Amino acid sequence: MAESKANTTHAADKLPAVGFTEQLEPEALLGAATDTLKINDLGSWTQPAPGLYPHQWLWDSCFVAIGLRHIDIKRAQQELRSLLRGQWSNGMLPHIIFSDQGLHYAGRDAWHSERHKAAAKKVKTTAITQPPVLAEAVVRIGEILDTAARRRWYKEMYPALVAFHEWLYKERDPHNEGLVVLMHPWESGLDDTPPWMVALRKNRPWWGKAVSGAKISPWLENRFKVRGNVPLNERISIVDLLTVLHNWRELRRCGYDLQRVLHHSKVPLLVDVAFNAILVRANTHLQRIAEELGEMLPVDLQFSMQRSKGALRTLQDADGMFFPRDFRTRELLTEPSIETFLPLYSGVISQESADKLAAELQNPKTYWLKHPVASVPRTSKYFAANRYWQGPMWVNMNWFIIDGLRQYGHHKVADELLENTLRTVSAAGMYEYFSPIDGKGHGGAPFSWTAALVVDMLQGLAIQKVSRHAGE
Ligand code: 9WN
Repeated sequence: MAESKANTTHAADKLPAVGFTEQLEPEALLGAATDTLKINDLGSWTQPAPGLYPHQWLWDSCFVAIGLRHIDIKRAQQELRSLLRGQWSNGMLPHIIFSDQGLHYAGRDAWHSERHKAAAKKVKTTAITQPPVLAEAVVRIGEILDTAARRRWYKEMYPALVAFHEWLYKERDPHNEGLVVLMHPWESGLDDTPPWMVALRKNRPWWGKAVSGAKISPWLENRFKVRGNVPLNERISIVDLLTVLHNWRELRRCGYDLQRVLHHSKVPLLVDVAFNAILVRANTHLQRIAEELGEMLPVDLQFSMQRSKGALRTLQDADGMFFPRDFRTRELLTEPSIETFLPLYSGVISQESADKLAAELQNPKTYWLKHPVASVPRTSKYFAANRYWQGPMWVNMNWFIIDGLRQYGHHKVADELLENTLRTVSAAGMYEYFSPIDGKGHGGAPFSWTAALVVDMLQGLAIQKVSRHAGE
């Protein structure tokens, strides 16, 4: 207990000053967000949060670039370029590029990536990926470059993007369904979201049960120190974490090869909603980039991209909600989570489906709590307001949902969510996630993607005000 208290103070000490008021003060907020990005800037890439996350994460850097483009476009471009250092020769973009400094429990040397012939040669990386937000970040930067500079930028990033999307389909869509399969919860980015935890617990090692009941558990909690300065009860439980690590070991045994995993391991394989929704949108961006460059995308990739648009709907239940699917059994994992709203962002679902999602989103008993959007509905047995991915509001999820709502004409709720998100961060500070009940910040701090997406949302707020004014 004493440790949690001390750690909370430590995290808060690092936070750049904000208004800390319920009132939205855009200038103070922008200042605090900009300071955060500076504090976490390690030269050519940005760490997600000091201490807790000292390496370069794939989707974090994409979010960082989306915000940074408004402050320093060259540095934003550099953020994405630095991600390409880690690209494997088969096209895979790894979820972490390790720095030489700092420790994280996804340990630098434990991956044995170098044993894989395609692994990056000059940097150490993990051997799994993360949601493909790169195309989005490339296009967002492109939006504010002049035509000639944009073409140069697209030309530079195009080969890496094509290789990444081709790898996703070739390696992770073995049945040519148009949906890719994930081998580990870290690939989803929503690490301990309930559907993944349900799936993982089915593959808990024999010693898992013993650890969960035994008194050594608190000892392990402290021994592992996997949660940086964050109170233990806000993170994944030690038993779940050990299960996650066990599954990672299994993947390593199979050389991270999907076919070998399929045949030689019981590791859960999930067709994830958020990942695939993000991929569908990324495909749209990639198509746009190719058109602007006058390039033809590889034919196989074009077919896969086309298939994906319709395939997303196979993750929908009879009530119109979306769920991940077990790749082996083909059953939906119907534990509800924020993932259900990501198909809005994909832009390929029907207006009717989008309207249903928008209605569920605004349900005050489930997702639309005082500080929406809760990452797990309050009615779920997994709901925990401060435990990461099991209840808190995350700024990146809100950013996707706002974008998706606008694509389907739900501007009023998008505006409301935008203002509510900014107000929550303004009051709490640049935290990793926020209680959807009282708005307090939790997790790593100061946290980069919160800051970067706040910068982007403040631009959105300004545009929204200008257009409202023009309409008056
Ligand atoms: C493992 C860095 C990352 C995010 C993920 C978030 C968390 C790591 C962890 O932090 O994951 O990859 O230690 O739990 O869940 O989305 O990219 O911010």
